[in-house]
Amino acid sequence: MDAIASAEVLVTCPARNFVTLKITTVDGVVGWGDATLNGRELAVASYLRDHIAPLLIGRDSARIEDMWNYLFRGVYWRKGPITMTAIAAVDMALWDIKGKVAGLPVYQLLGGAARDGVLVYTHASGTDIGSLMDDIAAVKERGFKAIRAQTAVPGVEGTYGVKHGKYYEPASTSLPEEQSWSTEAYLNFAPTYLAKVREQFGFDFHLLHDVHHRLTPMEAARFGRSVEDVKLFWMEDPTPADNQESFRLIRSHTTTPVAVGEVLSSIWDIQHLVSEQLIDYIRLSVTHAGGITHMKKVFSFAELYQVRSGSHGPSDISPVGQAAAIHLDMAIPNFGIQEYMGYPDLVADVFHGGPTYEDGYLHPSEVPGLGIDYDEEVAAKFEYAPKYLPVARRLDGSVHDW
Ligand code: CS2
Ligand code: MG
Repeated sequence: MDAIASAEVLVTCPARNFVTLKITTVDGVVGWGDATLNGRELAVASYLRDHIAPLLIGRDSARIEDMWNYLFRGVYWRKGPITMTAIAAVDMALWDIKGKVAGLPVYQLLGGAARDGVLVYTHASGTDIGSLMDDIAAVKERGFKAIRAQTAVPGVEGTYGVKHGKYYEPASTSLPEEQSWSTEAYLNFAPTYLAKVREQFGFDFHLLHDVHHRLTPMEAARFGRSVEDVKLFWMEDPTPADNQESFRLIRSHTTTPVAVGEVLSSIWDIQHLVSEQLIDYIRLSVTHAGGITHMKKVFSFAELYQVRSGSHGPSDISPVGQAAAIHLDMAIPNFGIQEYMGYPDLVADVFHGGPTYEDGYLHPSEVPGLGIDYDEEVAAKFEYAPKYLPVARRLDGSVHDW
């Protein structure tokens, strides 16, 4: 047996914060795991460093399923994003190690390639309709076959998803920025600009839109119906999914496909959404939902109900977590699409390797394991800086879901 010799938690901030777990075995094999939870990074770092790392030493690095159960069932306090992100980091690092020991990229260990490449969508946005159109044209130029479109709603300074510069980075201030929100203005405006996108660019690419939990079920039903002619690939997170049952109402009013899951972290959080076919795409991420081991189960469960994957892949999941997602995407039969935002340039100084992009698709690295190397020396130069996600307030000053 190749036992775990050490487990270190590394925090770096090359333009944005990333938490990475480094597991080293007695034989000297190193595995990397992503433990980044945007705006709550140090909570996961502490959970790993203070509560999990001491338990790992001396355990068999090859027993991934056993380790998952030991960390999930063995702590009494289960689930939740902090716990599931910490478990995910251990899980990814152990898959990385298993791949390196076997001399195979992780997707081969998961059953091999079920497709030739991973279809990705990226983001286009604008501060107004004109700049959205320019951004879509630029994104199409780069070969993307699927594009998420978001535009600032006039008079709503806190519209989700509008880039300032090359990437959209909502967690940028050292205390949460408070932004205003008007559901009425959004509902009046969003369907009109999505229709204009189709008018200008036609239907030969997938068009996605993220509602980002901002609507009630009935508002979401109305929105879904009002964009049916636009033929969205999906409307994402139309309403918060705390009450899974509420999606039945949306479903009964519109044929616009629904994607949910980026803030959820376990198979039980999506059990009814999937088994009652209330959604079409499941968007949990490997990084926030227990790693490859748990996500493989989530996708197999979803397969029974013709629900496909659409994994969350923003720049606040590290390249290690992204690589893990791409290996899984390659191997599952019910893959749908993968989010791919890209990273600020500095990130490549710390994380080397990973999937390659070509003509709308990502291809996993063929290097054994997950295929990412973490440069500890460079990473140490970028110190953690508190960065919070914004808070939304309605025009009357009350707090709204961001
Ligand atoms: C998102 C994210 O990628 C997405 O679809 O909704 O931008 C999300 O807001 C961030 O990951 C929050 O950390
Ligand atoms: Mg989203």
